Amino acid sequence: MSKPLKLSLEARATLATDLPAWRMAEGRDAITRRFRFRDFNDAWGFMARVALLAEQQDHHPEWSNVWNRVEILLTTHDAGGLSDRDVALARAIDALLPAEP
Ligand code: HBI
Repeated sequence: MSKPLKLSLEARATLATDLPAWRMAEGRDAITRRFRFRDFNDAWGFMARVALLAEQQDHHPEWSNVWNRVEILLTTHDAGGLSDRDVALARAIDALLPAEP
């Protein structure tokens, strides 16, 4: 697999609309999103599904979990910052969640 390139300026300009639930991380070329679930069981089930996505895409999150909360940060270590791999994984993660009512 070729070395990933940093996200283009054009692609960055559409991030806010493409991934409205994500925001730029403080002090890093990365995107981050916080999730809150009913309980730990639901949070863990979500993390298990994200882990499968990460393996399928060979692209892995930096993440933390405290009881029913999960925080995910996506950046591409091989590119030294945001790449299209982060956008793809963020989209796939968002698709795991129930549609907004
Ligand atoms: N995950 N976030 C992230 N960034 C990477 O550069 C990366 C990864 N998972 C696997 C991976 N790279 C492999 O392709 C090797 O480059 C380590």
